[in-house]
Amino acid sequence: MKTRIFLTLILLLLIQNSYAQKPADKSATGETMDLYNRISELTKKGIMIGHQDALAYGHAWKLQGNPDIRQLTGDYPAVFGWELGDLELNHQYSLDSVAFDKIREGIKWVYKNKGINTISWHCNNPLTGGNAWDVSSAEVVKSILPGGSRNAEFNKMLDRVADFLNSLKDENGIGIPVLFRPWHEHTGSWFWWGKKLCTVTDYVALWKYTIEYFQTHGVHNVIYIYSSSSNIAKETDYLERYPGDDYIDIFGFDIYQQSLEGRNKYLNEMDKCLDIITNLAQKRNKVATISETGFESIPDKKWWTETLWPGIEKYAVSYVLLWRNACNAPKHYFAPFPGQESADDFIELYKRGRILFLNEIQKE
Ligand code: BMA
Repeated sequence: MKTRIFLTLILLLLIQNSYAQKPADKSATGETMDLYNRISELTKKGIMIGHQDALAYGHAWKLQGNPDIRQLTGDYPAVFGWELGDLELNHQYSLDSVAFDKIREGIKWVYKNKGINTISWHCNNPLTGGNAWDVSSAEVVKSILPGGSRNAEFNKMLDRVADFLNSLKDENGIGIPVLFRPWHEHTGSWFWWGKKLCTVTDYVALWKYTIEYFQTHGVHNVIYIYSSSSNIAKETDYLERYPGDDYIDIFGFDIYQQSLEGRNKYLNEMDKCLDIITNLAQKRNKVATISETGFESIPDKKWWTETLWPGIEKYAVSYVLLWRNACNAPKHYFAPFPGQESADDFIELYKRGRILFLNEIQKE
């Protein structure tokens, strides 16, 4: 009996060590390790396209609609973004008016269909009661850490997110692995966790506290993304507030083109950021991503093949996530739809070999 247990343990250790890529969470589930390895393998094949809230709504529809990208290409994106903001307040709908039950269902559908789920979180301000963009106090992060006046309140918020992550199960009751990207764009100062709103020590402590809290609450189905804004010039800028390799799996950044004249700025920043994060990913055996991008309303009919693609194609970047197509703000969209001026060019991009949509990654 003892020998059998011993041999099983050895076998488990061997399986564990056969993964080239290991998530930061030492207790990550097998499915989570598989996801991390799959992303890493897919990065060798090409760059996946993602779209925020792709299944929840689009430019001219909400629920039960045909995703905007699919209306153009007949295919789904490979990566599906979701947003948890307001879940921490125990609301039933996200700040973008999507029911959390629908998000859970969507995540299940994506997993079943071999797509990849990534979750962002615009967490409300636990000190002031304002939203994520309430930067009226520079005491928020300190106040929610242990010893702070809002620590108990913040724990309640984390409980709700942990419960949600733990509730993601496939048909066989197995935990669905997801990418998770809290405390993003922290090199800017527009969220309460931003650069001018907390010290380096407190920001790093916030990350560690969040992840350790999740882990002690049984969350082991998460791949963590560290995602700065595009205002970084060198590796040390990027790593200034980095919580460490034991906490982070994916290096990302968010970047937007702001105007037609801003094309060069966008491409220069893209190049600089991709150079930094793809080098880091290679050195530290991790993965790189463009965690948010786009050009609002896409007023450039060749944007996909003449700006985005040339800007990213030479890099080993796993996916590029286009931001959302709001259904209630007609100009707030980042992916095209039939009739949109860059639609034909997006179809051109779709035909390129190294850009991966769902059909392609389902084969892997
Ligand atoms: C922002 C905008 C907002 C949205 C928020 C969270 O970039 O798209 O309209 O509420 O993201 O998804």
